[in-house]
Amino acid sequence: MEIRIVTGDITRQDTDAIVNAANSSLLGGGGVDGAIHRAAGPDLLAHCRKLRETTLRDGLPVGKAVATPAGRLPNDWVIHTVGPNWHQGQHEPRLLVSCFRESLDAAVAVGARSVAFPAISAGIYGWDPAEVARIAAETLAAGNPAWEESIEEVRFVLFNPSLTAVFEDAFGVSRA
Ligand code: AR6
Repeated sequence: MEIRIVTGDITRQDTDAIVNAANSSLLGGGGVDGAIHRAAGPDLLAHCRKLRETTLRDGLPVGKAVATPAGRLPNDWVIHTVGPNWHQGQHEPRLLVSCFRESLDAAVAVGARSVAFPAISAGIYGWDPAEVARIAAETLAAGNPAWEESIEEVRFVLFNPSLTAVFEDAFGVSRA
């Protein structure tokens, strides 16, 4: 499983799946969630509404993940996960660990061989990006045989170069 850290827009990645830093409603929002819904078009929202009418009537809990088809995006799947909201007192690292683990498990379940992640909770939800990066690195280092077997690439897509540098530091990537 190769780990890549890049600066860019997550709606323009050629991975089989992209992860959305959603909220429990699954019905859209600002930040990367808004960008993904705009780029994906109404089909993505329709898939999310369907989940809310069936298996997720109370919404998606913090730390959980669920996959839907990706509408007009160049990917096959969007994996929606709900990060902890620092501003609401959700400060436990295990909640963020769970987001990364559940998202990778969801990728395995749908057969996605490459997955792109944003910096979950590091925007509107107010977590320190360095803490998010550290937890991402630790969770991937702890590993899982199912991820190793079916996922070829995990790509972290950071919205600006300074955030990319934070992730590179956490993953021990040396910069030229
Ligand atoms: N590509 C990659 N990263 C992006 C993009 C993009 N197109 N757009 C923003 N980011 P946030 P959260 C970065 O706020 O903190 C929404 O309203 C952004 O710079 O999107 O988990 C949801 O509906 C930051 O580094 O997610 C929830 O209510 C990172 O993505 C809430 O925000 C995450 O920032 C979730 O907040």
